[in-house]
Order: sequence, then C-alpha cells, then structure tokens
Amino acid sequence: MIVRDFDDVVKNGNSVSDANWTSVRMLLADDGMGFSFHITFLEAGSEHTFEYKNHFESVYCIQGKGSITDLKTGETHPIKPGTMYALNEHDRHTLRAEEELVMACVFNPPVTGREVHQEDGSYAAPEDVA
Ligand code: 9YT
Repeated sequence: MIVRDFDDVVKNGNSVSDANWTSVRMLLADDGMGFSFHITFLEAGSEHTFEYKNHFESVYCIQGKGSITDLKTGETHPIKPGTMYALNEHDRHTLRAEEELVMACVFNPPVTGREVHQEDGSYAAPEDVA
C-alpha cells in the first residue's frame, strides 16, 4: 500500500510549477499504478491551453471557479467544485481560472515527472521522456 501526505510529496520535490500553475504529483509512473495522480493549482486570472495528445486526463474541481473551452467545438463549460471533465479525445482546450482552481487530476499513461509542456501544449509520450 502507498500512503502519502501532500506536504511530504512537496518536500520530496515531486511538485512542478510553471509561471501560473503548480502541480503536486501524489503518484507517478514509478509507482506502477498505470496512472498518475496530481493536485494542480491554477492561479486566479490565469489561462492555459493544453492538448495532451499522448495522454488521457480526467480532472475534478475541488475548489475555485473557472471554465473550460473545447477548442474543437468552441463550447465553454463552467467549472466549480464538483465539476469533472475527461479529455477522452485528447481534446485541445483552454482552461480559465476566475478564482484559484484546485484540481485533482489523473493521467493515463502516468506521467514520469520529467515532462515539460511542449509548444503544442502536450506532454511527450512516456517512451520519449528522457
Ligand atoms: C488541470 C490540469 O490540466 N492539470 C494538468 C496537470 C499538470 N499540468 C501537471 O501535473 O503536469
């Protein structure tokens, strides 16, 4: 069994940040679960465009207020505590945080912790991560 505390995961360096988001990786590929599990914080007022071409991602909003736009259909959905979205078609999307968003995220395949966002908003496939 794996039992971890958020603060210990941060202390152990399994937290990554960009200019306006931070993600704490509670589970990573090395844990052997077949998925990774992240708690992601998106700063109030920030906007993010991602397209996880090599991963499926499911996200649950724990706290905050914002929206997500499906860039293929142009449809925008509000995000509030209790909202879940699943990028089951590797959907290119824009996330907006009106208030800081705190999200629980699952990635399949699991991220290794060494990915950086590529220019197209994706993470490299696991076999391409050094
Ligand atoms: C909400 C969201 O898209 N989270 C993505 C996870 C984050 N970019 C990470 O952990 O790499």
